[in-house]
Amino acid sequence: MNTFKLLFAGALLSASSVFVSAIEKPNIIVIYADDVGYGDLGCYGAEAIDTPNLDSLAKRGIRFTSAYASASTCTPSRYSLLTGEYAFRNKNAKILPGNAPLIIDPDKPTIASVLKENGYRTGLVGKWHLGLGLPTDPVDWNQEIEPGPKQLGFEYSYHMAATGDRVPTVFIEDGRIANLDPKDPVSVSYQTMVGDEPTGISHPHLLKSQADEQHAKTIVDGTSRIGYMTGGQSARWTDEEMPDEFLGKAISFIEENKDEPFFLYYAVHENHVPRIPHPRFRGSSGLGVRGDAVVQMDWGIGRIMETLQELKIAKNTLIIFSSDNGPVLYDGYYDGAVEMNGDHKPAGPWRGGKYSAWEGGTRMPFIVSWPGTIKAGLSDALISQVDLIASLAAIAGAEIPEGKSLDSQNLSSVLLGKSERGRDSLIQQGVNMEAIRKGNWKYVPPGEVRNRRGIGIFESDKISAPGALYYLPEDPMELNNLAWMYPAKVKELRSALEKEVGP
Ligand code: NG6
Ligand code: CA
Repeated sequence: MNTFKLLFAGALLSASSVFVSAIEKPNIIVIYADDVGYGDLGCYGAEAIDTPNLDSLAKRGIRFTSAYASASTCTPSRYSLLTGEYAFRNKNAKILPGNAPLIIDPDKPTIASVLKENGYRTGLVGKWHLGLGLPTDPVDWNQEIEPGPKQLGFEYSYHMAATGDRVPTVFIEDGRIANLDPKDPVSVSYQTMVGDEPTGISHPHLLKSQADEQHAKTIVDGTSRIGYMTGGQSARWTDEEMPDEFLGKAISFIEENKDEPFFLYYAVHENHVPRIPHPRFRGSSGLGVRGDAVVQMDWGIGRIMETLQELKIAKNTLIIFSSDNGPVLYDGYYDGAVEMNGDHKPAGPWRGGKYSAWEGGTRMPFIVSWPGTIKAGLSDALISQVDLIASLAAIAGAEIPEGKSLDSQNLSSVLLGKSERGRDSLIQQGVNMEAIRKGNWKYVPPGEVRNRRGIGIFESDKISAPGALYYLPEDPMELNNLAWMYPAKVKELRSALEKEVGP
């Protein structure tokens, strides 16, 4: 059992607004979903997708209704979550190719490094998508791959390089491609063809589902990807086995570290394209593969919860579940998600989804559970994933180095259900613009809000000067622009936004 005690109540007080004289350091599991929208879970109103495990997590914990990813795509959201810095401050924090260099400077604290310094065992399982290696020196996939998760504080890691739809389609364990045969080296390129393997363009008849041109490069396991690769046959993943593979590694990490305080960043990938659920989940939702993938994710989370019970550490484990960006139906593969969606509202009541600065892009499901410590409830407090590092550090009694993670606010008392007072405001980063929410108001500056719609279409909602102002409690769909009526509010929000992102 965890026996570390925080004896220095004074140190804790300075790091946290929660007064506890001596508490045990909880294990911390952040389960980070991929492209799962606000409306995709039963506890957030989904009817066509059964998520009994997340529903029960929400029932015993706190379900947040105003929690946000910092951005509406993966890389910037993950950057912010791990570092406590808004991603718009780093121009490299954009959706990355699978061979991009690491975009987090190892001098920056991450949740993993801060907790590790404080006696935690730290692990990453699942999606990475923050780059690997140095900008000056392209990664040699057949050697130790660094810098990467290890240099950012993860003592154990088992992850993909980028996304399921990007090469290389291999798992990397502790800095090395797992199951790689040195006689069959991996080589990757996003510019030119490497090797002579079939592509989606040359061999479309080999594909499980057709894809757009961007996703029509090297075919691995019957699915064409973004980018070319060759080699590494013995190391390549099978899409439908991937969730079980990650789940197994996550469970092993928990089992091996059950006697320590541990931090596990479990970045599940089920709902991102290509959506290829295990056959035992096919048809489990009635919404086709997209819904089935969410059901599979929920099932895996149930197994994690069961493992904690079996190991008798559930009461000492804080679980946070959220998602990296809003939902998308069609995202490059013709997998039937659009046609089978029916009446389901993947973004719940909000407008837009993945890629967009509308609420649906960043307003996320967010559930916190710590049985015995957190009372069950519902919270409307405004919170961003960028706040996790400061909040978790406070809960664990850890210190963030002076002058670092400056966008992260310590909202530990909000996470623990002791306060409803969240942030005053937060920035929502879309693909080509940032918006701001302040109190109940949302301001979208002049420009174009990008958004996926239907199959193959990107729409741009044009916002003209002086920008658009919405009152969210009465207008969740952001349809009623009140800028003309409240010029002072526009000015206030605009200057708050410009203070952070520039004019
Ligand atoms: C986009 C891809 C999309 C997805 C996304 C990353 C195209 C046309 N679309 O560029 O399929 O891979 O990147 O998703 O290439 S994320 O959740 O990791 O941000
Ligand atoms: Ca994502």
